[in-house]
Amino acid sequence: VNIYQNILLAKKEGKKLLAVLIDPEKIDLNNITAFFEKVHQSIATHIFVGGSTDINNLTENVVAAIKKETQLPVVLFPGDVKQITQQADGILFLSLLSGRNPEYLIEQQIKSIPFLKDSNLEIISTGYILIDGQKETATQKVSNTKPIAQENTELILNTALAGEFSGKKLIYLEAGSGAKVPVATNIITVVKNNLSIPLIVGGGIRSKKQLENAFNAGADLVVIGTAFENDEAFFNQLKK
Ligand code: 1GP
Repeated sequence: VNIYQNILLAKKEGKKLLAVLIDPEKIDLNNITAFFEKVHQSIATHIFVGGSTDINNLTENVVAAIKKETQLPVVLFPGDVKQITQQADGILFLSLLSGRNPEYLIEQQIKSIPFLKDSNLEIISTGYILIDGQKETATQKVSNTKPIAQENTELILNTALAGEFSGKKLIYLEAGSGAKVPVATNIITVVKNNLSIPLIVGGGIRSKKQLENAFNAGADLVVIGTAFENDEAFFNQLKK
């Protein structure tokens, strides 16, 4: 599978994509088969795996377990270099463009090269933009960066375009996991209308309505983690 080509194709055809975000520190591996039965009955198209931290190095085992359960593409969404495993299909090679911390702009990326240069993982260059979700999220704490205020649409747009012009293949607008407020639809629309590459939106999306709003505003792919962690019945509302 070429993950990026499939995202481009979906964007061209106007098919919306949904990634289920699995945090290795939170998933219960004893329940993984039942969890994936629900995933497969839903409109989910991708599995993202990652978290701000993975103190106990669980990612490798969790990804191996996920690969046994699903044919959906499994994409790493790593908080740091320790969360890279060859068991996945691809990796979002993130650069935190909203922040001014060199560790997450380029340093972690350099540290990852020994794990990526001979790997079969599909590497997808992604501009990652943290937007204020009205809650201090783990991404903010761990990255030691400030999110961009939702009111600052121009800065959000210019950051996204700086990402595209510097060669990123995806832009990810992130309100932070568990955000109180997701990225506003007007922000999604402005960025979408000016961007040529696919747009990912995530953080704080907890209802079918919010998911539809993000899609209608222009998100090509939406990421949901917390809502599925809190209540697997949410998958039933998102049946194919
Ligand atoms: C976080 O965008 C993802 O990185 C998903 O956020 O956990 O709030 O769904 P939630």
